[in-house]
Amino acid sequence: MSRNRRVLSALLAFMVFGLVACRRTPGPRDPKIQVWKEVPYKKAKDPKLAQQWSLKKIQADKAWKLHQGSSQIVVALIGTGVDYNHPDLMRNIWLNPGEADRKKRENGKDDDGNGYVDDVIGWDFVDGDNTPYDRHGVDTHAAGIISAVKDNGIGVAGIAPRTSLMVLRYINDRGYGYLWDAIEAIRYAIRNGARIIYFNWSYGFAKREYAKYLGQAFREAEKKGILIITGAGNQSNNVDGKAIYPPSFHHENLIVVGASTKEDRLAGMSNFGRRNVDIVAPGVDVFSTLPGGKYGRFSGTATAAAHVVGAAALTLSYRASNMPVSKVKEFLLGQKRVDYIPELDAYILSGGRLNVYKALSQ
Ligand SMILES: [Ca+2]
Ligand SMILES: [Ca+2]
Ligand SMILES: [Ca+2]
Repeated sequence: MSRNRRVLSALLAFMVFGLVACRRTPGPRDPKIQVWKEVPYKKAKDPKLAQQWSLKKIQADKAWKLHQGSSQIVVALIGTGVDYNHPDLMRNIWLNPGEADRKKRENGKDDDGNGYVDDVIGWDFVDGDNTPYDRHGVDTHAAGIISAVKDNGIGVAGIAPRTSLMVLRYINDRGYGYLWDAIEAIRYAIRNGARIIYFNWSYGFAKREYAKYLGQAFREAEKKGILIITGAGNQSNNVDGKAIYPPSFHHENLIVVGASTKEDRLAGMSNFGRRNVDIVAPGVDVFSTLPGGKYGRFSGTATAAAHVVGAAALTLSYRASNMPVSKVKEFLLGQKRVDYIPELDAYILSGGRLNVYKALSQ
């Protein structure tokens, strides 16, 4: 790239960042965080478990006989925010140890000195406050797939149902987010103890000129051994041919996930690519939690990626939480671990669909 073009792209990036500052307008008031409240809890089966076909498909029921996860594993959801008061999620929302204490959580001070005031459960980079509530839906849905509370007598169960969920919002209710906010969210996750990043992105900023900046943040996570899992995108494209980011990055710590159907076919909307898309997971009509304490179905590669996040969290806490990312990838993507689907071989690197039981047992 010539010097002029470098200057130009730096300027462009600056303008985008600048826009962020101007565009911040107070949104609707988000609900007060209730995570620390005593939640009545009775041990009983999850009544909607039978509707979670996708968990059965990846043999989560068999995996749970071996292990059900640990709150020590922190997953950062970087995307649309989460309904942190959802009765089937709230017990698993991450609590920042430096801010969650009763005396510290609403005192208007940055008690842990991490640069964010009263960041009890994460941060809202869209509104610039501590209530990253979900007005879109996709990350609340993903949160349930990863870590909805199991055996609490309500709703559904997550794949790794004791995992802690850190909530970082940079995508607004219309599905748009700014690159700079995404980068800040990644840095927050790195500095505040996330082991896995579930990264949601919108098509708009996935262009080459922005990729460099996002790539730098991914590299910082890579250096710390933090896994990043993301959807391949929903444009039905071959991402080997037409590069988009993050799917076309080649960081060692990145897993890119395509969506599969109930019948184990590649979903029509799913991007693919033998070099860039690692694995498929269920991503059509998947049943999980939705904002407002509700439940419902979602489709897309972000939904598929949430299954791999749950499987990664369960694998880490079952086998060894400090194992290198290359090892985690081997357990999730290895030939013996995926359910091999011959017709996927030309489209997906591992040639298969996620199986969490095999990730734990093989
Ligand atoms: Ca703080
Ligand atoms: Ca505080
Ligand atoms: Ca439940």
